[in-house]
Amino acid sequence: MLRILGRATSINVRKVLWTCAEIGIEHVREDWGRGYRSTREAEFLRLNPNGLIPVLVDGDFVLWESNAICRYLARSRGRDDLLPVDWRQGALVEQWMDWQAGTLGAAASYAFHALVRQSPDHRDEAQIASSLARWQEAMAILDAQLAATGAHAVGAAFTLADIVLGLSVHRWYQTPFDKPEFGAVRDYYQRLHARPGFVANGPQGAP
Ligand SMILES: N[C@@H](CCC(=O)N[C@@H](CS)C(=O)NCC(=O)O)C(=O)O
Repeated sequence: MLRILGRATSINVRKVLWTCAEIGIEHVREDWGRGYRSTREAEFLRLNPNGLIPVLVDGDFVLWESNAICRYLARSRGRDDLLPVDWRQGALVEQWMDWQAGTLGAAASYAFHALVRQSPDHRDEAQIASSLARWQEAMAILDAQLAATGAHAVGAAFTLADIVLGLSVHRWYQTPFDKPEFGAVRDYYQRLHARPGFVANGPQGAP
C-alpha cells in the first residue's frame, strides 16, 4: 500500500491527498510533523534529509517535494488530463505549480503563520505587511490568468495546477485581513467546491 507521511493539516500534504482523491489512489497516511512524530527522527531523515513533510513511499521508491509527488502520481497512473503529455500544455501546468510554491506560497507564508497559526516567531509587523503586499500582488496575477481562461489555471480543463493553486486560494480566503475582491479568483474558488477532493482537503480540511 502506498504510504504518505505527513500531518493532514499541512497544505503540502493536502496537495498529495487531493491528487490521490482525484485519481482514486488507495493509500495510508501517517501522522508526522509538528504535533506528531518528529521529522527530526533518524527514521524520517533517512527518507527525507530535509526533515519536511510530505514524503511518499511507493514500495521501494521514496519521493519528497509535494509538487513532484503530485506529478509522479499523475504520470504513474497515466493521467494525462491532470498533467498533459503535450510538451507545451504540460510545461504550462508545471509553470503554475512552480509559481504556486516559489512565488504565491512564499509570499503568503509569513502573514499566514502570523494571522492564522498565531506563531510567536511571526510577530514582526513590517514583515507581516510586506508578506500581505506580496501575497496580494501574486493573487492579482492569478486573478488575471483566471479571468483570461474563464475556468482553470491553464485553460478549460482541470489539471494538477488547480490542485496546488486551489489550496493556496483556500488559504487566501481563510486568512483574516482586509483583502481586495478578485472576481475571477472568487468564481474559481466556488467552482472548485464541486470537487470532493477539494472539499475534503480544503474547506473540510484545514486553512
Ligand atoms: N517544498 C516542500 C515544503 C515542505 C514543507 O515546508 N513542509 C512543512 C509543512 S507544510 C513541514 O514539513 N513542516 C514541519 C513540520 O510539520 O514538522 C514541499 O512542497 O514538499
